[in-house]
Amino acid sequence: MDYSAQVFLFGYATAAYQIEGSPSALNRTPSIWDTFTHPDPASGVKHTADGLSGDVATDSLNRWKEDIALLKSYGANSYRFSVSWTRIIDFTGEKKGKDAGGLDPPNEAGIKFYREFLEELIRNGITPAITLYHWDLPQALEVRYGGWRDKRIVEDFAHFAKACFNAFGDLVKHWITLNEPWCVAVLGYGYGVFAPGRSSDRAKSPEGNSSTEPWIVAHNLILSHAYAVKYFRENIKPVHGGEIAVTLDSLWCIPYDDKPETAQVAQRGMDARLGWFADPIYKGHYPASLKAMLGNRLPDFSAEEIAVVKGSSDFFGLNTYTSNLVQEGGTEEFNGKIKTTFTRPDGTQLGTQAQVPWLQAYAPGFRSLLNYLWKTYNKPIYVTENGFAAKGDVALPREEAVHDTDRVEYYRGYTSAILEAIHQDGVPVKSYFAWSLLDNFEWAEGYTVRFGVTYVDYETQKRYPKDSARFLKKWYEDHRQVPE
Ligand code: GBH
Repeated sequence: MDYSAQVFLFGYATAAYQIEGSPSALNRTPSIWDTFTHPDPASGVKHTADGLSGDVATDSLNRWKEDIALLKSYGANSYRFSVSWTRIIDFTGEKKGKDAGGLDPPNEAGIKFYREFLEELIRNGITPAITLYHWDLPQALEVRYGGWRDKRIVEDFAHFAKACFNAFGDLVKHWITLNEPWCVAVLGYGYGVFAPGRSSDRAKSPEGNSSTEPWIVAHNLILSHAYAVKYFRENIKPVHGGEIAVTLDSLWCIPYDDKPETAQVAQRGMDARLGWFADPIYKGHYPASLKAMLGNRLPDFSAEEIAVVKGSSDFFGLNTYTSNLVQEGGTEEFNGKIKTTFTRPDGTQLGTQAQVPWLQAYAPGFRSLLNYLWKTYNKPIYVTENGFAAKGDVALPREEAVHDTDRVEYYRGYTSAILEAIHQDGVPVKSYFAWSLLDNFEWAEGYTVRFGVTYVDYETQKRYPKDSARFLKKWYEDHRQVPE
């Protein structure tokens, strides 16, 4: 198959809660992130580093035309963004819907907003890619039955997905069901650092069970994705065309030393971080190493369910930021009990350290990961996120922060790796979305970490291009004939 015939998508990614602000505009009701970022003040609890929330963020619900103009000025031919579930579905009549035993109605005001947004993108020659779920579960569903912990979520997610497909299917040809289900399950229900903040650790959360809930939540996420895709393929694709997949996040696990057993440890790490979701979706079963580790804590799919799950992605949606050196000796089930480090046996570091502890720049790992995915899952790859937060830049004045050398070097390495994977290794990579268009609300880090190629002055909401935006614009101009 000649993948090169299709247009390579180059652009930026964002997520609704990280940029939109205006939490009650257009009839929107709270998501679990609104709840999580507004704990009872009397409790003294703070769930974000600076105590702030996405209430304002980059004010993109109001500044969306400016954001699109910025994308255009950066030479992007595509934009990946997520829609806010509670702007698409109307939960204001929560009680009514429940009593009727039915599903909640569409929120026409929100749908109208996103349609205008899509039309403006298309007018500017920017191909939209929509993420349905980037972590903002309706609080109403959390309250109603425990959200992702309950199987009823599968029907509600499919209902939300249908509303989007039907409202935007004529304009959108690239769909992503879920963003990084590993993070939803592990950070939300294992470590309790993301909404809804559940964990066995009673210092962090009054309730939760880290040894069971993440696996149940993940199972329901996979089913939700799969049934949404089933609807899309049966009802939307025949009329409007388009492609759909899940987006998984993965780091690349590099064996710490050359002992043969360490290579197996690295595989176990890949199974837990990625195979947990990728194996059911692309191969039709959970990884054997996961089953061996968890026994009956890992839920089973019925024959009917797995038939829907298997093959439920048209492409491989990949978010990747870093690599880890791994060896035996870890205790953490969510990583496959691998021990991870950035420090090589000789004491040197794998790469340049970012502001966040989990991220170092290591482009060769990106190339290896792309090869691994192509070999293992045999689907064209859409890189849906990749980016860097330069260490210390949050403390810099704007005039200095816009000269983001570490981020430029990161992108230089990672964009070269993508070209090597395509041209030297023959891996079909079909998009590159950098994370992120703007500095924005960085979840548990609040506004203390900046991932944007655009500096946002949060006092004035003014946007200032960083050097990295110029670098990527030029990279794409220089190479656009190549991927195409
Ligand atoms: C992306 O995930 C998100 O999709 C995006 O919304 C976010 O803004 C961006 O990252 C930057 O952070 O708790 O120490 O085990 C990136 C993948 C995987 C990175 C989980 C953080 C948690 C590390 N993420 N990881 S830890």
